[in-house]
Amino acid sequence: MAVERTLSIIKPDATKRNLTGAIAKKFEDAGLRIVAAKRIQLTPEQAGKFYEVHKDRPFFGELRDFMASGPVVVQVLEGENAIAKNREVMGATNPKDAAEGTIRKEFAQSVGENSVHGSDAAETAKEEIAFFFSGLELVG
Ligand code: DAT
Ligand code: MG
Repeated sequence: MAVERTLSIIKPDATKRNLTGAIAKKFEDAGLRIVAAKRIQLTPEQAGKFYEVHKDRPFFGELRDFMASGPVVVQVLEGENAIAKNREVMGATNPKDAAEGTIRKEFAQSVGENSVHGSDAAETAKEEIAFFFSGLELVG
């Protein structure tokens, strides 16, 4: 296993409910280190660009507008096997399918408003980190 970095987003449903700290604690308790973090407000255009891979899915408009509906906290998480570990801590996309103790099981409101995003592979992690952060902002 190698030390990896992955991109996490705490979504507007979670920032609105004041869950930023509770979610960050889940990452840290799992052994992930937060090596960059910022709270930002995305425009619908920026949110659509980030989720461009889903542009032909029926839920794309809803997803884009939701991601721009309030502040998000974007973070870079670092650790052994960080990409898979983060996905494990997040739980399944639909909270109804998420395992006990996962972020989505505890906090997500629906399949759309599901509290967190996490990169799904090494290549997307690299692209998604670069979407939000410059090298200078990553402090291991
Ligand atoms: P994940 O966020 O677990 O990687 P994904 O990449 O398949 O899931 O989808 C990206 C986001 O799109 C997901 O977090 C919430 C939204 N989404 C996915 N499937 C959906 C659906 N059936 N209805 C509404 N929103 C959906
Ligand atoms: Mg995904």
